Amino acid sequence: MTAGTTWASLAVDMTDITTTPAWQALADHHTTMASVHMRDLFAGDPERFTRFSLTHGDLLLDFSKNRITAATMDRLHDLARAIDVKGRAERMFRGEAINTTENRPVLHVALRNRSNTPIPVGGVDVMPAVNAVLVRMADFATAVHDGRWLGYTGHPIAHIVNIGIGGSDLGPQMAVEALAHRRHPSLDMHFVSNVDGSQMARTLTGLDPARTLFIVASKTFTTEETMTNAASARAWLLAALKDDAAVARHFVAVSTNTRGVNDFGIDTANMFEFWDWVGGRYSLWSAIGLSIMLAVGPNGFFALLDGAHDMDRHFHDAPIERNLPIALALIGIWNANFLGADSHAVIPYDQRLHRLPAFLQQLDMESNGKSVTRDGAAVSAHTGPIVWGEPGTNGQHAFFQLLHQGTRPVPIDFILARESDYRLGRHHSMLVANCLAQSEALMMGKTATEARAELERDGLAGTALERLLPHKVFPGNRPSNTILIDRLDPATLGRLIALYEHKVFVQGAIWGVNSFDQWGVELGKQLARRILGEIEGGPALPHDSSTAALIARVAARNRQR
Ligand code: G6Q
Repeated sequence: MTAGTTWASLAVDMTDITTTPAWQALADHHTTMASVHMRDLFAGDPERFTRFSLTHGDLLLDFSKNRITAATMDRLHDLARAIDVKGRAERMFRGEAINTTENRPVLHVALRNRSNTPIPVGGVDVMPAVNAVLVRMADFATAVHDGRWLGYTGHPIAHIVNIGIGGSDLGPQMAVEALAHRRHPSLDMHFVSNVDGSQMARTLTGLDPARTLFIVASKTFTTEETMTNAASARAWLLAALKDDAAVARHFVAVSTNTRGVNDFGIDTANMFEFWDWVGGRYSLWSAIGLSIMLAVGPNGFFALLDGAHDMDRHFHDAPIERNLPIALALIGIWNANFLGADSHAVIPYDQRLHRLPAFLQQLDMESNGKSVTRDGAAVSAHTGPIVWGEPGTNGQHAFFQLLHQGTRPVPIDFILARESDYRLGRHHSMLVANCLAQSEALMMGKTATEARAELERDGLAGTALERLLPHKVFPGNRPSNTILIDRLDPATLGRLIALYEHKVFVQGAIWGVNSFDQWGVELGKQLARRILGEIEGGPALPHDSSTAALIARVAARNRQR
């Protein structure tokens, strides 16, 4: 038992959620909802949108286009109460070691705790350290912007290359892209994550070493991809600037591992610290967000934190029935566990959010892609769904066919800004119209009667009509949420990301899993280390016949080169 864990909370931990009366009530309720069509629900209730939408600030969550009734929501709220969702959130906010397999608190909320209320970890308030790093980051970003931070040969910095992977890449990259319209005019931003040398090689092509700053972003500072990329970047820099002393002007590190940073050759004066209670996929709010701050300036970054803090307060304070992250989580549980959806699409109608699906994929799938509960028992219900997506309208011309007429139900989150930051003819009206049309079409569908009338209007009749008719029918009744914001600014982006973080927290709490570890990524890493030697000419090791043959073929063809 970790500090602060009570026997009562442990008892809740050990309850199989599917055996609770709240879950059973939902299972029973599902039978009455199985044949309900949302068309009829909308037709029967003019207040449906009002009943099933929530707002917080400029953010509106419309979940009315789901196969739910007031009775469904009542039962879902009971489920949230049954797992004491508020108590669990409180334990996170208080800094209890809720990441039990790593015995750590989970305190990304402290990184954006703009009200600065003390949050003790091991008896020490973390806020002074959090604020001190923010001040150092802001000083550094301002110096780069002002041209006070110069490269080794006296040139101002023009190119920023963030080297990191997973949580040290996806969040910052997503946010930098999302806020592209706010980017500092004298900097271009690059992200290198893959150990595939093509990414580093292509990124460096065209960059001027004398004006390039690398941020090596790694919580552990041992991640092989990042260390390999950082070493190649250093070699590229030194090949041009020809003095080891140049590293200090062109490399900064973001890490929890001072010794690792030092060993790599980065002056620890150029290191921005964070802490083991920040999970990788929850780290964009920490110094891992340095690239974001460089891109949008300290005030932009602080606004991002303000927005996230605002959502934290909402999640903490708002009652279960009026709580956006809880609503989003419960709708997801209903769709996945009771209506049988096994994937979840995130479709931002905003090209700047093109990395949001990838970011949320990690957030959700790494957090809740688990098969055992916190106490190690096998789960008895499906946990995290497969999360995927692409921006609209592009997706409409690619995979939306399956969403409308395929056999698998895919719940969707549509994300849309009412206003554009780019005034370009009718583009934005068209974007908005398409987004709203898709959720309407998915919900309403088109009946055979309607399709027949349309075909007749087009002059078709007889066999030709009958042959085409089944292809023209849309079943509808396909669930979606719409998240509507006013504009994509830093604060709203902060609110949006925090909304999803807390959604994932609530779902993990319901499924009873630890949303904050990721042991599932280890096995592949171990085996890769073993195979690397063989690929590079070392002795063959025992493998299954498939892996052995693949290694042998690579090695043999390498020898022929
Ligand atoms: C995220 C994961 C993982 C991590 C990367 C990079 O929650 O822990 O994606 O962020 O493996 O790790 P480092 O930052 O330690 O290099």
